[in-house]
Amino acid sequence: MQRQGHSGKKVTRAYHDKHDSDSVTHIVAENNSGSDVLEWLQVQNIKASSQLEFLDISWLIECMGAGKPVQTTGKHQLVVRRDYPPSSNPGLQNTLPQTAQKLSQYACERRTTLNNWNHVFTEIIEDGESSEVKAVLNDERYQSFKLFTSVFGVGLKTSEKWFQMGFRTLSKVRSDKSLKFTRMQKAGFLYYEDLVSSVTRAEAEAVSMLVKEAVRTFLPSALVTLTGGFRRGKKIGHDVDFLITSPEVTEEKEQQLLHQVTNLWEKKGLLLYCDHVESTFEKLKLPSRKVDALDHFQKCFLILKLDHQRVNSDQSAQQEGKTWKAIRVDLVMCPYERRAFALLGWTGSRQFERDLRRYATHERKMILDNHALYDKAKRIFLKAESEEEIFAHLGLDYIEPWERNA
Ligand code: DCT
Ligand code: MG
Repeated sequence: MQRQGHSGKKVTRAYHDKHDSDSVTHIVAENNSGSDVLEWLQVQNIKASSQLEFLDISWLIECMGAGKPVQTTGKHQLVVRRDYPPSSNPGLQNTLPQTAQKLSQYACERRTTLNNWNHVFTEIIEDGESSEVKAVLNDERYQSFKLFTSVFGVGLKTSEKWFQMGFRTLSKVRSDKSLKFTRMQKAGFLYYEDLVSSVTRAEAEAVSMLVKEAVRTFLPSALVTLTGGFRRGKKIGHDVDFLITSPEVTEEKEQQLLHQVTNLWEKKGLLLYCDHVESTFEKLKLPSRKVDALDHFQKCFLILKLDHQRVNSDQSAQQEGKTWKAIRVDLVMCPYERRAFALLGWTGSRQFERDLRRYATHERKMILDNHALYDKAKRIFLKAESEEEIFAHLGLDYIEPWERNA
């Protein structure tokens, strides 16, 4: 806002290009109060929706540092003077937000589709409007971490180690004889190019066919559901996630299924990497209080060899001479009566899930995780056959999967 000649104009353009100014959710300003921002919107003749959050640039910087949007808190919110708007503009009162906090702090009380206008901020960044953001993006450590963690099997700990050892490029890491790599990291390097190029929806559909075919060979009654970002309507993803369940199946048969499926793919030469995690699920265990807790279902993390011929797409992502692409796939198997909780948990987004759990804990005195919902006051587990029932137990309006892109 201070540099109205630049960022100010861009925000205006975003509003004017798309008449639907309601879909703008955040405005970021530097060295300005909320009242300044409102005044500027008024001068530009822009109606501010009640959903709009006015935030300080420090929020955007934290987001860039974290590599994802971080929760907004009071320290980020710009203050709008109580006496605003000035009495000379009474007509303005109806169109302006009462306070910056009107937007719920919980993503599960908001409908976040993929249609957002945050790219305005990226413009800002590309034009060098904020030197602080630029500094974070150019930071050597940040760049190295981003690069190293792009390898399947490399987390923050390994990245830190490699950075401290002086590595800055993947080719140097890869060719270093003194480093020991895990089986996962070896696969990560071997299929690096394929794995960093996003999975398209057409590829996800093709994988879905592959999974359904294989699962039904062994368990015809099984239900296979595409979860994760693709269920939320995303056009691309870093992997393809599935939830598998079946009514009337013995525990033994349930336990065997994922192994049978991966053995079949192994025989067909489609299995490039496979890591099975056995179930540690216990029926009477209370849900976890941690917002980021891992679940206890049986699952496998895979890299599959997807034949280009199976992909129904106009775009030929084919590299010369290569007839297939390595794709990351997660399969999760859950007991039939837990399917609604597992589906809700595995649909994401991660931010949405975190807020849902925080909401359950702080607003409802309940505990929610990927397996169950527990009412602490009544000391009972609340059953659910569908996601709608879980939202109803929590006293929340139902949020569709494509509105969970927080
Ligand atoms: N999830 C979970 N427990 C895990 C891993 C993931 O509950 N151990 C949930 C959180 C989001 C969802 O499953 C899917 O996870 P990702 O595949 O990591 O995210 P995504 O939203 O599908 O995004 P991407 O497009 O990057 O795959
Ligand atoms: Mg995913």
